[in-house]
Amino acid sequence: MIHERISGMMNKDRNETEKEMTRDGEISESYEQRVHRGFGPEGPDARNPAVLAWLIRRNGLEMTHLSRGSHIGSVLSAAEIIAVLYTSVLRVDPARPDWPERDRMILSKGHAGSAVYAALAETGFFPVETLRTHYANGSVLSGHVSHKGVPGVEVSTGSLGHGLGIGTGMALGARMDGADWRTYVVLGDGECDEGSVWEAALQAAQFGLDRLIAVVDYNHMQSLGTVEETLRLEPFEQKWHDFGWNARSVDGHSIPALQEAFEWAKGQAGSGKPSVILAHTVKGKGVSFMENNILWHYRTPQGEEYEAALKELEEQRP
Ligand SMILES: Cc1ncc(C[n+]2csc(CCOP(=O)(O)OP(=O)(O)O)c2C)c(N)n1
Repeated sequence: MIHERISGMMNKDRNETEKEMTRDGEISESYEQRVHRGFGPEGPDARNPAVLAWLIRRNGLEMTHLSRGSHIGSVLSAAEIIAVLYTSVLRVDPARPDWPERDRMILSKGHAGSAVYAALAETGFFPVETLRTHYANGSVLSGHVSHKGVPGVEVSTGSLGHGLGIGTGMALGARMDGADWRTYVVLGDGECDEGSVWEAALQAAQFGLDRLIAVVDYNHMQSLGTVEETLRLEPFEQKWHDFGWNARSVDGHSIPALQEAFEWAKGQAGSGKPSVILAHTVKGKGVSFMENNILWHYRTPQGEEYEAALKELEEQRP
């Protein structure tokens, strides 16, 4: 009974959202046409990291708008990290999402799931049109990232603090099997306030898992305040060194810097230590009024705010 009532409410929201989409006479436009508008008949080249980063932002805004969802600031923050992973780093094949030799990628900050959903759709794991169902009743694309029915997602996350432990287990399993694939884990900095992250960090170092690579989206913000005022992490890089990891810091919005840092981390295989990249980012990056504004952790982009964000992103269209 309660489920039926909630489901009715959700459908009502969705219907209202769809109606809203028609306000500019855009009813005939598919989700894909709307996001890919202006790219020409060949479509955008999502193998280009700058293009994919933009597509993550654009899809993230659209998905969050349509679903009346949250976490757009977290998606915008991680756009280059996720784009570089899926274009330049991960050994994955969209035609064979279960390929045993694939690298494993875990989005531990699972609330930014729309960034990974967008990257997977745009690189061919599933149709881009599916993204419009994000957060809707019956969709496989749940609000926090889920592996159930979604090709390319290794594990469901969203309860913070678990991704690094899971990644440690996967990396240990790979080594026991004599496999050469790597495990990548994307963490939030606020997430690193969780004790379980440090338990996993100790364990990965103890096992010498040098094919495990973590990257922290270091935007200095969490859901309701800054990391510094909530539970500070500095000296953050030093802490990782002290926990037995290779660690370095980079500009998390610079594609060449990220590519170089991932190459460095891959090159640590044989060092006997796991590696972490602290990627310095700005929460809300790409939409001026969302940047460093804690409101946009939970706030949903609608009305004039959605239009203004859309305008800014459209001006950045590659
Ligand atoms: C175990 C747990 N506690 C609390 C939350 C609620 N929550 C969702 S996102 C978030 C803040 C995350 O901040 P950060 O890791 O810095 O990621 P960002 O969104 O800034 O990229 C919190 C506390 C959660 N998802 N899981």
